[in-house]
Amino acid sequence: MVDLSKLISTKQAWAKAGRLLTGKSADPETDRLPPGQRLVKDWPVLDLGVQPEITPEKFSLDVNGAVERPLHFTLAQLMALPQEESVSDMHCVTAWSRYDNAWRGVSARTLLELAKPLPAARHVIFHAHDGYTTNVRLDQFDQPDVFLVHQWEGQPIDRRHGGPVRVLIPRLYLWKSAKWVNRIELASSDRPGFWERNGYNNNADPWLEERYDD
Ligand SMILES: Nc1nc2c(c(=O)[nH]1)N[C@H]1C(S)=C(S)[C@@H](COP(=O)(O)O)O[C@H]1N2
Ligand SMILES: [Mo]
Repeated sequence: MVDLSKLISTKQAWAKAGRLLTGKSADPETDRLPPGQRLVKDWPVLDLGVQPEITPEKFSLDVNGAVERPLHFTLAQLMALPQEESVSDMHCVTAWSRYDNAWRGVSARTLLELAKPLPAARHVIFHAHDGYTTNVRLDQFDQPDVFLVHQWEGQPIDRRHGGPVRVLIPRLYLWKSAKWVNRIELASSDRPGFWERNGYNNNADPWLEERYDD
């Protein structure tokens, strides 16, 4: 078990010290690797230390809040939606990046077309089975490379990485990509999630080195 208060105070100390900050920003169009990152070949596991076992029977996903049509899915219902493949890089605030990950899942845009956000909807708050939350703006979620993924490199996403279904927002630091997601809430106002309340940046753009809250 992870000592959660120790984990939080470590991250807050990093934030205070500006750990890993290079002071440079970069352009994602020309610099594939964001500043301060290094490439890895494996896929590290990072979370709060509880890795819930979400069997297909236990799986449930709601898309609700500021939407015209609240949605509820069983795993079979989610799998019956249009499935797409995507290849993208991922970037973790702990300074590893991994290129060319092959994903399969349901695109954020497919979900948004079904749920129909109300005009007032501006933010998205993700809730997960382990109690984790994280938040992005709706325009950050409404991107062609954002998915609910259930396969990585042709295999089901394993439990440690948030299987059976996790969020993937590849152009933000990976803490914005909730594992074991069970609710996607659209909201008119922002609500910082777990790490956003504990020293991490609300926006989380790796090319702007938005690691910590200023
Ligand atoms: N549900 C949930 N999602 C989560 C987390 C978590 O603790 N719980 N940790 C976040 C953090 S801090 C990171 S860096 C990534 C790590 O994803 P990975 O373990 O698949 O590499 O998941 C994010 N999503
Ligand atoms: Mo993280």
